[in-house]
Amino acid sequence: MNDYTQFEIPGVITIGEGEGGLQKLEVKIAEAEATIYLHGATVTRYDVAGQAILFCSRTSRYDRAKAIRGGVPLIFPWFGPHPNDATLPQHGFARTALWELIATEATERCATVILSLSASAETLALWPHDFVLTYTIHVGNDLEMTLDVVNRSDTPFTFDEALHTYLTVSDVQHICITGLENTEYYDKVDGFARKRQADSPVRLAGETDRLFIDTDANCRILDAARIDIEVAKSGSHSTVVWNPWEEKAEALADLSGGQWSGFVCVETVNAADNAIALEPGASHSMTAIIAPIAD
Ligand code: TA6
Repeated sequence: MNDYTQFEIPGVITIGEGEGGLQKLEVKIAEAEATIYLHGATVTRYDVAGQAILFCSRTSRYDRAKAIRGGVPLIFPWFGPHPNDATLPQHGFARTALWELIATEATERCATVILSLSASAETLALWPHDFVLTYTIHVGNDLEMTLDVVNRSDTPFTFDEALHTYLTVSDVQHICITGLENTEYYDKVDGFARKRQADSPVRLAGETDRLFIDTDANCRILDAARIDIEVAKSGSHSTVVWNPWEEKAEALADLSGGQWSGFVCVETVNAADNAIALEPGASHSMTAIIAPIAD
């Protein structure tokens, strides 16, 4: 455990041992609370006025070898399986790396946590490029997360990235998602066939795994039995909607026990056609803002 006591803010940000002995920050500001693990820089909890906005599996593992199942895992530098080496970890290495806490700050209505990850011998063995990631998390009436990528190599590199957000819903069979109408997508459930969303909200009636491309749209998860949630974004041109449905979820030890219907992933992404090419010394920024929608 690193000594981060200098970054604690009394009554707002505390740092301690979480599940599995992993180091975490607890944030409490105005009506909001959040939990952030240094493992994968994973925001595992964001509650507003006592309502859980993010979903985190109650059977998630908390060990350095595996991503936390839920909250907002960070995907970098490839999305999904590695494009040409299936032995490499799915979704890259950022979500299982140990991130460094570099700053905290608080105003009356917002607490800020800044984490960083730089290239290392471990990452270079998986991906031969020098980089620095900076992840800025603002906790308040909404949850704003910004991932900045800097190319510190002397050659260009191309990467995928995602804020793989799990959102709590009353029942995934009874929600709809607006913002993706008439948008092209790759349907992972149908051999990555390229399709086009109808001029209607996305509704889920079975396993759903769609990578929407060339979309800068904000999305809304409309849930008549619960609060609606907006996923706003900038610097992102792809959006993923995912739920594994019952059979696949029950086959995952870290997502079993009937949890499948209680979440939907609406992910803020740059992948596939929207992968980011970065020149030496250049940087790129992607932001997701998760907000409960007052009636
Ligand atoms: O974002 C959707 C997805 O790519 C799905 O295909 C599924 O694999 C999901 O990510 C979760 O992946 P994980 O490696 O966390 O089980």
